[in-house]
Amino acid sequence: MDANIKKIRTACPAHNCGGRCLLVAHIKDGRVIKLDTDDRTHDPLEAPRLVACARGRAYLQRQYHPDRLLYPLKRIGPRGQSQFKRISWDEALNLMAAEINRIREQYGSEAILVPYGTGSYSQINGSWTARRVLNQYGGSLGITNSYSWGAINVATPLVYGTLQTGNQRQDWLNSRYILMWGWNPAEMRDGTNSDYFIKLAREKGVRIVCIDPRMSLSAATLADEWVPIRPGTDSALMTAMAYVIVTENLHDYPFIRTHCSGFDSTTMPQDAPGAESYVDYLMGQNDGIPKTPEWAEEICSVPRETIVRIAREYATHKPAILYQGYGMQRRAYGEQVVRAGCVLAAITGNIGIPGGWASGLAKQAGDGGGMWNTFPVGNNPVKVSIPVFLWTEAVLRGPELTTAEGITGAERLTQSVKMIWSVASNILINQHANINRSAEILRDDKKVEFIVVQDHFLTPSARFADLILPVCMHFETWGVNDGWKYSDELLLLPKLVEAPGECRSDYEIGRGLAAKLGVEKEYSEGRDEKGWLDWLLSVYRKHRFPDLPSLDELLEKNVGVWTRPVIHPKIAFEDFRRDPSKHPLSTPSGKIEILSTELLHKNLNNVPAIPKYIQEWESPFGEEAKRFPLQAIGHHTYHRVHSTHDNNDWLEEAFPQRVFINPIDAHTRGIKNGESVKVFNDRGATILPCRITLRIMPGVIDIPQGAWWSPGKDGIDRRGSINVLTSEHWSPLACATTQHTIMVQVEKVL
Ligand SMILES: Nc1nc2c(c(=O)[nH]1)N[C@H]1C(S)=C(S)[C@@H](COP(=O)(O)OP(=O)(O)OC[C@H]3O[C@@H](n4cnc5c(=O)[nH]c(N)nc54)[C@H](O)[C@@H]3O)O[C@H]1N2
Ligand SMILES: Nc1nc2c(c(=O)[nH]1)N[C@H]1C(S)=C(S)[C@@H](COP(=O)(O)OP(=O)(O)OC[C@H]3O[C@@H](n4cnc5c(=O)[nH]c(N)nc54)[C@H](O)[C@@H]3O)O[C@H]1N2
Ligand SMILES: [Mo]
Repeated sequence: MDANIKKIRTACPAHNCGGRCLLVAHIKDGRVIKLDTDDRTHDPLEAPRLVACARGRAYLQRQYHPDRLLYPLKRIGPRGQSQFKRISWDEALNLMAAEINRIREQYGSEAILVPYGTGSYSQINGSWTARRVLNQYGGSLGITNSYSWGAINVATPLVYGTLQTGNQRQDWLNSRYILMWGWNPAEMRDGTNSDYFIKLAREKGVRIVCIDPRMSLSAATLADEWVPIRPGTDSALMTAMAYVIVTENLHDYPFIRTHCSGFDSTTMPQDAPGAESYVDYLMGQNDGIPKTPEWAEEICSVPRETIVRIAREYATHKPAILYQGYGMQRRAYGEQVVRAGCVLAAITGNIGIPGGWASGLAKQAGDGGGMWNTFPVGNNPVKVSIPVFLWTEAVLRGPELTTAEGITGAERLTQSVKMIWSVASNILINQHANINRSAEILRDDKKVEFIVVQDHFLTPSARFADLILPVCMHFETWGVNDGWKYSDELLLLPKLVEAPGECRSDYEIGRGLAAKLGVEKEYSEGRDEKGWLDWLLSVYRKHRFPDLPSLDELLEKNVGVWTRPVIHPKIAFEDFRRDPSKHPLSTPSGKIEILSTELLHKNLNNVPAIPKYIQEWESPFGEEAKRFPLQAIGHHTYHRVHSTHDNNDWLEEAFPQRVFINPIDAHTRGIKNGESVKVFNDRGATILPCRITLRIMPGVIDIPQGAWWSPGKDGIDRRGSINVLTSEHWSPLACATTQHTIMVQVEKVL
């Protein structure tokens, strides 16, 4: 054992991975030379270890990557052509301050946008720092909602009046049946250990069924059965299951009568005269189409016998969980599938009981779990906000956007976006829909006049910057993270090593800019990163974890993580279940709204008051299928956190970027396994090798999302970046991303 090696417990850098795991850094001569993971020896149910996956363990390949940005860079060629020259920090911050002043004077603060960017949840870093500077200097255009949970954030409260619809995960062991619906926790992290809790449940004999167009890692390793489903048709399957449950009298009618609104004629709300009830819809009262398993089989391609069996299983194996993943709500009518899932939970009475599950977003009951942003960004003097996904619209035609496009805080925008300061984000190009369109918009420096990108690498978005600012990585500064969706712990990220080149932390960059703008004191309040960490812990101590020790004590003990054990898992809606009149929900009726009176009165196109199946705008059943017959989905891969880690060679070796295609679709196109294929539609094209596999259903292909856009001279992407194919079309109610709804064609590359 080398006495010069120091071992410090830290956390996996807090990118927007659904996991938050423990790492042990081995440090020698100012360099991290090795990363282990959680070295504790027990997995108590109330606080299991936080074992990192391949991404955490391969982190040094990213940290010490030869392509790291080391100096501020200024654009010297046309936008988007990657021609830059090195400048000093002083020049960079002067330029930025001058542009902020110019834009503010010419167009107002509303014309400045810090876009969605989830690269850092390390709280003292990331886009909060930019927001804090700007909020002290006139503000910037606000953003609402997220790319992650766009439809589910809006649909869940329509049914339940809250996002906290989930029990703490230890309770999954009390269930008897788990439907993993479009949910893949073995690969996409949805809280460290979600897959572990599912494994424990299965060991106890819980039956687990996974519904997904792909035989995902979860379907393969956690489930007893995989049910392939045609993408975008889940609400048809859910509706037919409800039909079976109701016609076979398997529903929990006493619960429905006392706790739900809008199920049938006896449970209709008073202010909805003549409205269609859920049972009316199931029976085809108005449209003449009973929503039978035969009806659904045609749409979702799940055999009718399977539909009947799963409906019976779910309704009779009580208590049961229907867990909704988020991929299927990142689609055309994502709002419907979320609500249809909630309705199944409600009519089977699986609400407010141990082992049950209300569906919807399912933030954990009690305190909502993690993802607190305790770093104070301050108040934004600009009150108007856009839905995050509509930023290209705000660039192209700001003043045309009104409340109809999800504008909040005012009736409409008064300005288009003229400056973008992108921190910890690859949204500008890579992660937003329709890359070729975004690239064309950004190339024009009369539209957005000044773009700053603050990152570790020359990402596809950074290539469109006028100014690039090089940032240190998480092990090179101080940070803290508090779990993702689920959390009963805090993980500390102490500064381990110095940053290379002239990299600075996001916090320091904000501070430097604040000094140029004359608001340094207000920004820093005299604190450095470590000082802020201490301050943030006091916020957690006050609002969440009263027993949290001091920063010094945590560091001295080198624990890495502090945990509040979950001994009695909280159950969402327990009080409401017991006494709905004393503990009403905060929906208009105080009940579970199978029929939403709010939607009924809004009367919007394609947003029915009860959840329905609606054919997507790009669908195998539409005209477009003649030219583009395959549905394409892009799952969240083990390889990356979105686009982060795309350039990590170890992870590429383990999980090479491939398009997954069924043998039937490959055969009819004369494609052999491993060959390069072109995937295309009217928006763009990408060429990448294929993997022919039975693990994806016929008619569907999968290109794991997040690969860096790498166009050749012909404009065709060569890396498998799915967003060259996706559409900027947004969902009707939440104005959310629908990036999973796309039709494509695949052909052999000759
Ligand atoms: N490894 C890894 N983990 C991550 C992330 C990451 O980038 N990498 N990102 C994190 C973030 S920010 C988020 S928001 C979450 C995202 O979590 P999700 O949105 O749940 O992840 P996806 O992989 O998009 O979708 C989950 C599953 O849904 C399936 N699916 C797609 N369309 C449909 C459909 O129409 N019907 C059904 N039934 N299934 C469908 C996909 O095949 C996939 O297996 O993941 C988090 N965890
Ligand atoms: N087609 C398709 N597109 C999708 C999705 C999908 O399912 N399909 N998923 C969507 C979802 S759910 C999400 S959340 C978004 C995510 O989209 P983004 O929020 O853009 O996430 P990343 O692609 O990981 O980009 C984060 C960037 O931050 C940088 N970074 C990391 N740490 C730091 C730091 O401390 N400071 C700074 N300044 N930079 C840092 C990384 O190098 C990386 O370039 O993508 C969305 N896009
Ligand atoms: Mo996300």
